[in-house]
Amino acid sequence: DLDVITIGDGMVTMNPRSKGPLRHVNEFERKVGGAELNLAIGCARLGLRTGWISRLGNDEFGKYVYHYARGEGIDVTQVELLESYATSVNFKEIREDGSGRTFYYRADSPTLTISEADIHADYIKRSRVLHITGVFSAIRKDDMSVIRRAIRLAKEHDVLVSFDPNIRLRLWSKEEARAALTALLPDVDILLTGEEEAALLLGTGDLDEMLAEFRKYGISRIAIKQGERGCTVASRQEVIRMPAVQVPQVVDTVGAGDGFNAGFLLGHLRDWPLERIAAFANKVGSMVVSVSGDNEGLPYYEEVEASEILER
Ligand code: KDG
Repeated sequence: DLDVITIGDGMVTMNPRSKGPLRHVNEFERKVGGAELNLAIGCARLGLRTGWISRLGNDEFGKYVYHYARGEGIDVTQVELLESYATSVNFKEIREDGSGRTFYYRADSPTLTISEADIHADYIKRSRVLHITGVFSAIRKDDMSVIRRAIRLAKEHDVLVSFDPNIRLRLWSKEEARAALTALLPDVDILLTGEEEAALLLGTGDLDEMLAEFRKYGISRIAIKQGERGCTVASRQEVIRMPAVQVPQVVDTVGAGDGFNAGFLLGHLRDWPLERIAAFANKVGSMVVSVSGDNEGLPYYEEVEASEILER
């Protein structure tokens, strides 16, 4: 009775009130972030029944993030608040063009306490999609058993495995990321990757080669996110290049990929044609970059529907 389940760290994000190098920023706005949580929020707002497996500190920030997720209608029965752990924090730096850098305080993420026994078959099999990311993989790089168990359970119960490499080079090296994440690819059904990340994983920047390589892994749905150039999506038979939606002003690009993913999963679960999925996912991503914060801009389904893109 769930559509999408994801596993990962949730955190407080400190958004700077002014642009430019963080050392000169004096004021921050406390918000919420985490790639998997953003995806969960995106899915929930689009109307998907969404679950999040996580751990937070039983501190002020943990309570805030927990209530925020619950307030979005996300199933938080698999989220625990732990004594003596600090909820992860992320400080963002935003440059004049809206691009950003992040400074993490998450080396002891409470999600490191999740063990294989915490991943319940009953929970995974309730869902239609399990979404895994490279952020959680990086946090768990010394012990990927939890991720492998979740994937194994998904496979056993015909739950689709969706995957975003979300490569964060502040969390691990390119070599570590490539080795750990390519090992997951044979089990992936839906791949939602940035173009640069795909290049890093495969060692080629050529789009056709990327698609061919990913198809060799048996991945049946591939989306390569290309930022202001839109996306390229592929099934086993089709390849569609979809230009981006023009945005009057890019305010904050963080979270756009998570929004794209949520849009893609909605379309896929509704059996839409690939072209419509690509247009919809692009639109969701474009709505995120127009608003400050990692997930505030994630739209409700009606908002996406109301915008003109679907009339193309
Ligand atoms: O995808 C958005 C995330 O990057 C942001 O919310 C923080 O999870 C995060 C990360 O590790 O970058």
